Amino acid sequence: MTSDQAGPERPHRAAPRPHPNPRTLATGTACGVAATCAGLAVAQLVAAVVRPDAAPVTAVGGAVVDRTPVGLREWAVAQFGTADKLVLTLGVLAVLGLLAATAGVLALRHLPTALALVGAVGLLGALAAVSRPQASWQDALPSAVGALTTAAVLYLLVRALRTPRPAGAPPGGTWALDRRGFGRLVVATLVGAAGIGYAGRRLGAHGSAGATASRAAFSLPPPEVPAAPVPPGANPAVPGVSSFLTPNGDFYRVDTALVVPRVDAGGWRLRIHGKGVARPLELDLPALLSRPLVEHDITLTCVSNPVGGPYAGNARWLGVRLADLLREAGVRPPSRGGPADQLVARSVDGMTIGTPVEAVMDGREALLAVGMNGEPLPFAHGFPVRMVVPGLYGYVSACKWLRELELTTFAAYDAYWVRRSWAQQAPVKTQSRIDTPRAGAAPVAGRVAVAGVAWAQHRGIARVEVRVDGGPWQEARLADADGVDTWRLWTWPWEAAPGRHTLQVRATDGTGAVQTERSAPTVPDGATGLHTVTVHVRPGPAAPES
Ligand SMILES: Nc1nc2c(c(=O)[nH]1)N[C@H]1C(S)=C(S)[C@@H](COP(=O)(O)O)O[C@H]1N2
Ligand SMILES: [Mo]
Repeated sequence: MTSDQAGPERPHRAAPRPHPNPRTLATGTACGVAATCAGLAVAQLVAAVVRPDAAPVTAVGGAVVDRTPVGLREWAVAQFGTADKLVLTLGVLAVLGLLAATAGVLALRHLPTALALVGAVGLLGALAAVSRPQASWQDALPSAVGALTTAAVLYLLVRALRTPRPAGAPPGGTWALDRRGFGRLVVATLVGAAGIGYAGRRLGAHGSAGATASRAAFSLPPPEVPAAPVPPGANPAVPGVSSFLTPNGDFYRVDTALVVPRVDAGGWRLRIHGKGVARPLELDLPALLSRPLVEHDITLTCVSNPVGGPYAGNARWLGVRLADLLREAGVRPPSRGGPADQLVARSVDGMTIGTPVEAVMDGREALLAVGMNGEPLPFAHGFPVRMVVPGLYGYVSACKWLRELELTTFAAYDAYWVRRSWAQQAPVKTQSRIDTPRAGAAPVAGRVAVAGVAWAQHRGIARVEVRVDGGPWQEARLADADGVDTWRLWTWPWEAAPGRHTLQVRATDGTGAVQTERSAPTVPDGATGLHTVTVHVRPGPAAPES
C-alpha cells in the first residue's frame, strides 16, 4: 500500500485503484469464466453451421495432435489408451479456464488489457482451426465470434459492476452491485451460455441427421464372394480369451479425429486419379456397390500397439477389391512397369495414408470396405467407406472416411504419419499376446488355462509356444485357422505350482520365421519383444494326506 500513499509526489500514478477489494480475485474469476462460457457456447453454435471440427476446443486439440512430438504421443497412448482424446480435451479446457480467470481479474483492473488477452486467445483458436488439414478460412469463424462474444460479455459484466450507485444510496465501496446481484448476473450468463450451447449441440445433431439416416437406410448388398463360415474351432472355450471376431462395439479405435466425421452416404464421392491413371474414376456409393463385393476376414493392427497391447481387432469386412478398381482406372503396379509406387488415400478430415501399390495389387484382399461384421461401417470406423489391406499396419493402409485415392511415388510424397517420424512402409510384425491369466492375477495352483492370440497377417501363424520362468519353450495348441490374414487363438494348459511365475509367449509365422525376442519401441515401424505376464499362484486346497 506504500505506493498508493505516495500521493502528490508520484503524479504519474493514478488515483488509488478503483477496486482494492479482497473480492477482486473471486469476482474477476467469475466474470472471466462466465464470459468465456458464453463465448464457447456461441462458438459451438457457429461451428455447428461451419464445421464441427472448427469449434475452438476441438480445433486447438486437433492442432496439438498434429504437432505432438512422437515420443509424447506414444506416452499418451500408452498412459491413457483410447481416453487420450478426453485427456487432451480436458487439458485444453483447463488452460482455457486459467486464461479465462486471468482475463476476468485483469478486466477489473484494466479492461483494455483483458480484452486484448481475449482477442489473442481467440486469434490462437482461429489460427489453430485454419491450420488443420482440410480447413478453409471459414474455420476461423467460431473462434472469432466466440472471442467477440467473450469480450462483449466481459465488458458488460464489468460495466455492471462499476455503474455508479444512484444518488442518495448509502455509501460504502465503489461496487454497484452487491454480492447477491452480481451472483445473479453470473448465473444468468451461465444459464444463457448453457442454453446456447445446447442449441449448438441440437443444430450439430441436425447437421449430421442426414448422415445418421443414410447409415440407417443403408442395407449391405450380399457378397458375390462370401467368406466361409468361421470354423467353430477358431474360438476355444477358455474364459478371458479374445473372441475370434471382435464385436464392432469392442473394436479398438485409433484416429486423430476429436469429433467423429459423420458422412452422408448420399453425398459421398470417391476420386481415383494421379500418376499412371489412364482413366480417372469418380464414383458415388451406388457406383461403387455396382462392382462385385467380396467378404473377407482381416485382423487390423495399430503400429502404436505396445507388446501385449489392445490395439488389434478382427472383423469380417465386406467391400470392393481395390485392385480391380485400380485396374479399371488403368493402373499398373511397379512390377508391371507402372510409374506410381504409392497409393495415397485421403479422408474427409484430411488424414493422408500411403500404401504400396504393389501390396494392394499383389493378389491379397485389399478392400474398399463398406461392411464390418455384417453391419454398415460404424461412424467411428469410417462410414461409409474405408480401406483395409491385410498385412499392413492401419496407419499405412486403413484410411477411414475415404474420399480420394491418388497414385504417386514414395519419393514425391510423405503421408501424415510419415511426416511425424513413422516409417513410409510398415508390414505388420509377428506378435503374440497372453489374454489370460492377466498380469497380477492369482490363480489357484493346479491346471491353469493359459490362452491368447497371435498374429502375422498375410503370412499366417504356424506355431505358438509358451515358457514359464524362462524355461524351455513348450508348444501351445492352436485354434483352427481362418486363413492367413487373421489372428489365431491358442491355448496352453499349465500345471501351475504355488508362487510367483512369469509366462511368456512367442509365435512362428507361416514362412517359418520366429517372432523376435528383441525389444523395440513402437516408433518407427512397430514394437517387438515378448509379451510377459507375471502371476501369483495361490496354494490349492491341501492335498489329502498319504
Ligand atoms: N481418416 C483416418 N483414418 C485412419 C486413421 C485416422 O487417424 N484418420 N488412423 C489410422 C490408424 S493409425 C489405424 S491403426 C486404423 C484404426 O482403425 P479403427 O479405428 O477402425 O480400429 O485407422 C487408420 N485410419
Ligand atoms: Mo494406428
